[in-house]
Amino acid sequence: MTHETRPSYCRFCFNACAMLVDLEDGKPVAVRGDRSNPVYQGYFCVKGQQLVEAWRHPERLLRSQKRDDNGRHAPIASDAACDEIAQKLTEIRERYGPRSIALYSGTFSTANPASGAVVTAWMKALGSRMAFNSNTIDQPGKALAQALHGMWMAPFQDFATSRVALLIGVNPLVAMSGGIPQGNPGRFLSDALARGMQLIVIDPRRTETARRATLHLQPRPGEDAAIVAGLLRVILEEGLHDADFCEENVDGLDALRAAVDPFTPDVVASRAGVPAEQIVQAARIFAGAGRGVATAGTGPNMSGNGTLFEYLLLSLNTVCGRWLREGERVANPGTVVPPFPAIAQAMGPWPAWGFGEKLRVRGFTNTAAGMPTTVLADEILLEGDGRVRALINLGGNPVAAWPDQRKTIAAMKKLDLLVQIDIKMSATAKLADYVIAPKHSLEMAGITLNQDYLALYGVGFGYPEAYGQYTPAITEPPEGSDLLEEWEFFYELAKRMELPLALRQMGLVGPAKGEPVPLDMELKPTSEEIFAILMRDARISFEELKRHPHGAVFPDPPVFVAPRQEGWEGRLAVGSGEMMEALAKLAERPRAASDPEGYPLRLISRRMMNAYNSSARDLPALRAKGRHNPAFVHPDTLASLGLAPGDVVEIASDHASILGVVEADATLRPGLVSMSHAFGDVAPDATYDDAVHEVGSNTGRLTSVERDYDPFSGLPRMSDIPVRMVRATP
Ligand SMILES: Nc1nc2c(c(=O)[nH]1)N[C@H]1C(S)=C(S)[C@@H](COP(=O)(O)OP(=O)(O)OC[C@H]3O[C@@H](n4cnc5c(=O)[nH]c(N)nc54)[C@H](O)[C@@H]3O)O[C@H]1N2
Ligand SMILES: Nc1nc2c(c(=O)[nH]1)N[C@H]1C(S)=C(S)[C@@H](COP(=O)(O)OP(=O)(O)OC[C@H]3O[C@@H](n4cnc5c(=O)[nH]c(N)nc54)[C@H](O)[C@@H]3O)O[C@H]1N2
Ligand code: SF4
Ligand SMILES: [Mo]
Repeated sequence: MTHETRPSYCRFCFNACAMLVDLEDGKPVAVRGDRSNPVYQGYFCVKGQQLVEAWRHPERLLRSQKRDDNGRHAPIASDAACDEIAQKLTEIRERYGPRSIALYSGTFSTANPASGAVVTAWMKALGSRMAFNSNTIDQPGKALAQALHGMWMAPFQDFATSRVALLIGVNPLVAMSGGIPQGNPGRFLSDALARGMQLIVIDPRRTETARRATLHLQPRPGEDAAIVAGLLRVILEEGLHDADFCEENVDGLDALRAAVDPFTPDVVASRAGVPAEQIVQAARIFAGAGRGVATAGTGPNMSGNGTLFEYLLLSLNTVCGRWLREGERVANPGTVVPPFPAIAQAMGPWPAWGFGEKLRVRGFTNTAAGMPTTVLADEILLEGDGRVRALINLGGNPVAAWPDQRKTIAAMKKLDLLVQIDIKMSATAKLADYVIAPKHSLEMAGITLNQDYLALYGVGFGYPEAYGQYTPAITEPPEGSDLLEEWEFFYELAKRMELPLALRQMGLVGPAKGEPVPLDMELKPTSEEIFAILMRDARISFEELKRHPHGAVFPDPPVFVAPRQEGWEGRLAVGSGEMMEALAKLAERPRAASDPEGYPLRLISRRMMNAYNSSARDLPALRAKGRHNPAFVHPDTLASLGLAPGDVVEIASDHASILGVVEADATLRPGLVSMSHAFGDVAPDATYDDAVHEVGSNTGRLTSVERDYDPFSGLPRMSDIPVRMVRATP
């Protein structure tokens, strides 16, 4: 038997932890964090530790599947699947036009960086602009806010030099999500607190991150836009903002000042249910610290007003001048992407919506965040010209993750063709005409390209330094399997449909660089050849990256922020007309005032360490902790409802109801139910059976996509959902 250990990185989540893989006879048997790695320093979570189990999971699909007329799936050779799917897509395209073919990319579409580039080229060659992704059911307000506000052409102040961090509804110690840099957030936070950084957390739950905060505000959910307006009001009134920076670079300060005026500490305190002094204190700490940024996560983004909230948050960072200035060193200028031309000047706003494909539903168009996924089910269901008839899901799970599960299921069933690229028979795969079995990450090469792009996602995201890693495929696919890399599937379709593919590279700033590179459509390229195309203008060459198989920091040559260009006139906008109008509306009444009566509790979203959206919980070590998503409730709330931990309850919104298993959690604000999403499979409407313990409950079912949505992004309330709860009767 041969033994060896090879370096690689984990692609289970976006954190991309550097790891060491032990192999016996070429087969992975164990993985662990790489202690010698400069950024991760050995960090490795419980999901990553199950990577080998995921690779050899008994339910992993080793062959693609085709569904027969009775709804049963049976293996099909990948070649035959590609032939049949290409044929069907060609027919649909000829008959109904390219718009009738849509794509949805979910969280696992980013695990292999070749996927995004090839699928984008494929959609372009096909002539369909109906490409949707999970960003628009995540935090679309971030991209819309950036468009309305404009962009500072140098990064935000880096975490390592920050004296404060303000985290709103984000929990990086569990989600590896933002607010603390990517890599080893626990370690980075400890280091920062040790050097005196102050941490302010605003979250209705005393999260793992909030426990370490200098100041924790535990508000009602859904009032975050009002809270940030309140912080801005204190800061502007007390003159704590960066007046010089605003004078030189910012438009709309007077409009903002007027619009936040109604949000006095007392008003915000009564709306959000926190002491007024805490609002004042948080504002003074944040502004007074002089250095450090405010970052938000999914919680406030999913609680309505996500776009307005993110706009105000960006404005808070801007009026406090939290952007790098001339001469400062850029800690992370990017590694696998083209060099970042940091300049101390502003790029003014750009269109946030109203361009590209016009949707037939609720007046939406393409947006700066992408095509709004919340309308896709209706685009499938609504009869008429342009109806979506074919959908390909790349590494996403609509049935589990989209809001309004019943509508989603109806839409999936109505499609002429549903293709699911999935590692297992997920909730959506069960309804698919074809399920394409992909290679596992351990069987594929990779580069940390999407991790580099994360720095652009929002303030407080990305690596702390210019870090990058390349990994070759670590092992061969299991014997007897018939698997494709996700991009190969689209390449194979393109060949059969005679669609020429050309790859574009995205810069960290501005549009794609250079001319698209045509792919050889006769001789299939390797993943490495695709990476080489994607990295051709990168700051660090692909060859250089490969010389560091354990991953490395690439600080040289250092990048410093250049002075403003002569005659440059761009300015950031903190007084956007649409946003000030939305804020005026918000001032008229507290959030809860427009909620339906008879639903006294609020269900909020949260992530758990042992689940990754709809993935991970079927892995042995994680499964042992239970396969369902508990409904966490404060013990006092439980008592007042006459419930005990372990009880099965019915949780009803005014749209639908689900079952849940309650658990006591004293870290929650009373009156809330905190539950993870993307559980619940394709379970029928609430019935009392074992399914609730086996597959959990789908919180997406509680939300309608047709009302009470963010008017700019289309995102309905996926957190802060009004519900009531009673013991379920068997
Ligand atoms: N109520 C509520 N709803 C939410 C959220 C919330 O907080 N609350 N969060 C939202 C957010 S932030 C997001 S990003 C979306 C997530 O939305 P999606 O991305 O659509 O959902 P996932 O469950 O992450 O889907 C991942 C799919 O990839 C499959 N998969 C796993 N491993 C692999 C692999 O190696 N290769 C391939 N090809 N596939 C693989 C999984 O089996 C699964 O089917 O959900 C959103 N929905
Ligand atoms: N272990 C694990 N890690 C993950 C994922 C996972 O499923 N599991 N999912 C990945 C994905 S797709 C994403 S997008 C990121 C998301 O990363 P995060 O946004 O950090 O996700 P959460 O951990 O759910 O944190 C959201 C927080 O918002 C709080 N919250 C809920 N409603 C409100 C509100 O109205 N106002 C305020 N202020 N707070 C509120 C919740 O209590 C919770 O603590 O995580 C990624 N990482
Ligand atoms: S945090 Fe966990 S799941 Fe994510 S990359 Fe690291 S080890 Fe993998
Ligand atoms: Mo997400």
